[in-house]
Amino acid sequence: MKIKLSFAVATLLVSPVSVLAETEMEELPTIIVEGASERPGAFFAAPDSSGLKDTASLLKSVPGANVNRSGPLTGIAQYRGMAGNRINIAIDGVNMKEVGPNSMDPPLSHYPAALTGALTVHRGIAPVSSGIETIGGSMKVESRKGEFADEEEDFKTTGVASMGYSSVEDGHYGALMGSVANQNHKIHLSGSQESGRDYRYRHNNKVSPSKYDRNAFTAGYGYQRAGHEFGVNYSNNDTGHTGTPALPMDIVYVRGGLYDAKYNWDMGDGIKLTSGLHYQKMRHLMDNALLREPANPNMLMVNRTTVEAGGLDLALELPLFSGAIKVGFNFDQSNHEADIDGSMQMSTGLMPMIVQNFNGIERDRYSAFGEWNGQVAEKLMAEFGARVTYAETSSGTVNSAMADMCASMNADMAANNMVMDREMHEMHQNACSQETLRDDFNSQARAQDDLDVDLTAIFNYNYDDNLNLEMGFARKNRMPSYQERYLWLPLEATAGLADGRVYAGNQDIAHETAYQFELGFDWHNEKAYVAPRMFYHYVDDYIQGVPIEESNVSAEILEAATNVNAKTLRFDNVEAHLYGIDLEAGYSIDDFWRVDASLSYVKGERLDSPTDDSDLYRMAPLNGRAQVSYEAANWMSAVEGVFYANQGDVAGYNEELATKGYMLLNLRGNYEPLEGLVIATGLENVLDTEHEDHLGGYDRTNGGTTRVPMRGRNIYATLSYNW
Ligand SMILES: [Cu+2]
Repeated sequence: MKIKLSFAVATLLVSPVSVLAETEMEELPTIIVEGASERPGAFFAAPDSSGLKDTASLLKSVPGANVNRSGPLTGIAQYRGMAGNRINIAIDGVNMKEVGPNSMDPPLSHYPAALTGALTVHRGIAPVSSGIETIGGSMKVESRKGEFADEEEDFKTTGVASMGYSSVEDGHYGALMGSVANQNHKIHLSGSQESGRDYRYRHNNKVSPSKYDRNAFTAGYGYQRAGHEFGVNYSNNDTGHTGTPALPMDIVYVRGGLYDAKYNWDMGDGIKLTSGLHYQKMRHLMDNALLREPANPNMLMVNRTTVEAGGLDLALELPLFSGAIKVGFNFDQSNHEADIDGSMQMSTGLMPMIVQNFNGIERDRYSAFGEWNGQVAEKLMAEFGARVTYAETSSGTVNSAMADMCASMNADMAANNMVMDREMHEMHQNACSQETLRDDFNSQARAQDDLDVDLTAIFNYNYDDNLNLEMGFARKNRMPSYQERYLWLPLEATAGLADGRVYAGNQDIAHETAYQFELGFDWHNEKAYVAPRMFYHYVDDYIQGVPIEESNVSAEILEAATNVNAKTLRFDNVEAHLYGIDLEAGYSIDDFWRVDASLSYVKGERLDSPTDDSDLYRMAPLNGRAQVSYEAANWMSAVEGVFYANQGDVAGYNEELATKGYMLLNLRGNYEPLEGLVIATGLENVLDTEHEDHLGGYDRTNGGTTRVPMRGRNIYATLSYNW
């Protein structure tokens, strides 16, 4: 049973959550997909223990979910065509903020996979209780923290030690987690180290830079007594030199940590209080020359960024009518800074490239919600939720060295009656465009507020023991990100869009409003299951790039303001819809053999496109996977086939490149010679074929004209011991 869940698509619909939680969660990183059979229903499998650096990689086996990947440790969650900050991700209950304005450290990268206890994905419409902004869905990660002793024991120690090797990038990892507890007190400690070189693909070619290096540790204390539970935790991430080939710079470091404290009180009779407090502080340095040849050898740039954030959460759950109501309050605040330092080699000397990329950014969210779950009629369960969020964002004034030079260049020219050569002329235009943008930005309010309203109504009809029908409606808001609002100088700091374009922010954009509809069923008997879901989301004021001609700022000024040789776009509101279907199905052939499969499809379109090129950017291609597995007493093995279709539905506004479809064959095996000791091995991309991940971005080290190739054949082996 233990081994089986470590990678098979499990017996899901028939297994209630609690059973899985008891037997598995402390042992292996587990994916739980909630809302599958009944709310809350859960199921599911776990990782291929292989090249699993990033918890985000687990998403590839969740129907409807995928990963926008900028680098080996930079996996941005995508769900049904929405990605990044459109998805709420809770890390140990905390909505962590990214320190990188280009999402080099997306929230799922905070815990390495080896220290992750469980990744939970809400299938379909996310409950309002799961987070403040959940327009594109909701996911949560729980780190491993050990367990309190049971009533009959004085002491309990739990832990895991694991290590692994993968050939494709010569990658190694090691992780250790241990806890010591009695019935009331518990302490836990963990640490991990992982590193690898540039990965290879067909014929020994390399994707460079795709090396990685990360250390992480966590420490915590827990206390429980008579329904009260208290815990404090600290988790630290130290990512060193790590490539992000789909972005114009690489990670020099991401350092910092998250402090959180929780207090929960179970008062009995179904009344529960939960509360939390957190503080996060991180710093980050990225650069364009340490791990790669800079695109323009005369231009060297680093960007130094920080985030400081904190917040509190409070919720009370109590029985109401034939169900339970949960009411709560959330507050959080984040502060962002990003300073570019660099230089441009000119024939006349070095020009300083010093830019306040983001200065004094603050974002505060105050949010209250109520959510009722219960039975409304015979066999009919319902969830009704409402959340209201008031948010304020603001930016300080900005400046750049170039903007400061415009006036003196003008004066120089007037005084000396100077004639400029072409290079000088471009520089002058550059400086004076930056001055215009700076003055324009600084003269604006630089402070906005939003009032977001989220509403959900989800119905689950239990037709009989084998069949459940689900229908859901929702209205969700997302406020613009600070990048979308305050990117005053057109640059590529776009929260990981990785489309090779530079963007201008826009303080006038409105928040997105999505109207969501969902319909599906889960059917299962003792041997088989099938659970398809279809969805339709209409998004009013969907935020994406538009050509600068559509903007109210002079196109020439925006174009001339940067030395970056890339097309400039501006963030704006458009109308869009996204629809699709995802499904999973499986069949147990006998006690040993089973087959499982999943399929995901999404289509996104702009509805008010001025051209007939209306596809939205970076939509996962039609994809599926199928797995045949054989399970014996203490070992199992599986053959997995992964299929991705061509993606020709590509965005026109940023000239997204189409990708070809592909198939992958993976073989995996697990062996448990002793209780708790698991040896796993596998061969991925058996045929060593070359292909491109549509969500993997362009290779920016060769001008961004081709896509980043995926990993070639990989042999991995892992050894883990749980006690
Ligand atoms: Cu960065």
